[in-house]
Amino acid sequence: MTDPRTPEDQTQPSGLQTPDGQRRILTPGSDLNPRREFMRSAALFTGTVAALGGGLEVLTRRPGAGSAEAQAADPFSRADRPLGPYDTDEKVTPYQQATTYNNFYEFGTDKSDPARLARSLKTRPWTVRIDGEVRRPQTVDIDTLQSWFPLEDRVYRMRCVEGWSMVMPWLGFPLAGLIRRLEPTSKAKYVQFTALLDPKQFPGQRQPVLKWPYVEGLRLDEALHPLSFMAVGLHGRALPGQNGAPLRLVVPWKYGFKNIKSIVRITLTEKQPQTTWALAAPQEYGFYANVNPAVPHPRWSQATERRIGELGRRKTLPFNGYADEVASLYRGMDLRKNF
Ligand SMILES: Nc1nc2c(c(=O)[nH]1)N[C@H]1C(S)=C(S)[C@@H](COP(=O)(O)O)O[C@H]1N2
Ligand SMILES: [Mo]
Repeated sequence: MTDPRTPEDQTQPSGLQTPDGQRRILTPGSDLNPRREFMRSAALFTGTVAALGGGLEVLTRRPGAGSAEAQAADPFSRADRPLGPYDTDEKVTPYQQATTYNNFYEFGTDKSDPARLARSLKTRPWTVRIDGEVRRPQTVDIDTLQSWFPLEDRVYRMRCVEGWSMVMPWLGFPLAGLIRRLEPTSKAKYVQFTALLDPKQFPGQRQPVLKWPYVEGLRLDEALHPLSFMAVGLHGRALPGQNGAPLRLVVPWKYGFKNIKSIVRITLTEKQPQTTWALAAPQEYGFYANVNPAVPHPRWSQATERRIGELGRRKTLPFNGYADEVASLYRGMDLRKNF
């Protein structure tokens, strides 16, 4: 297949890659601080849930999804099913590219590291600790957690802060359903997510490239928005390790780094939680990280993006094209300050 990197990516000097896609040259002695339709029929859901829960790679296929051959080549396509209100009808990024061009610094800072090294990620058994401002703190097995909700498909744009984008067909469930089930206390104002800390499995965690474990967060109203999604699958299959198995966050109106992978803990908090990239470079990455073509990154414009698999660049849309759905969450806020 063709090299998915842009010419600009390829001409970057070598060095540590930040989530902004620029490579920084580290000098000796530097402190390394770089630094569609909604739900399917109940019957289909059952099949999907069972398949995922059993750890099978290929999930139940949808009816009317085209020839078996086409499916084998790329099991998820636009024509697969009627689109739901939150789905984009843009061309889906092929599985091959979505699973070989990744940011997952626990595996390393090159786009090709995660696909190469994620094979060893052990995603069963896997538990998720739920704590903080909730009525019932608990540790729940991933298969149990998954069984609480019917799986839904969502075809979302994803825009990395580095200036590239993809269209991802996720499988999962809305975050709002999970949060409601946990019964937040009246003090809960934010949700913090923590990724797995395990330097044995994550070679990248043996380097202080970032402060480990990777953490992210949302305001509670953002987390309750119907677009906010917990993904457990991609392209009709269980989520591959490199894309954040077994559980990752998807908030499509924000830059990609908010979409924390391989989550082991969800904590409801009263105060705004720390987030990994804002800790690493607070002048460059904020807590909100809403996609905003009008606010450049300190080192490059955010006005355009390269859609992986396409030539040239396209315009970046406010809130990544989800302004109608989410702009009201930020009414009255200065989005230049709250970047
Ligand atoms: N735990 C963890 N989650 C992470 C990252 C990471 O390094 N570690 N990188 C983020 C960044 S910068 C992006 S763009 C997306 C990439 O998701 P994808 O590989 O599924 O496209 O994951 C995000 N989630
Ligand atoms: Mo990113």
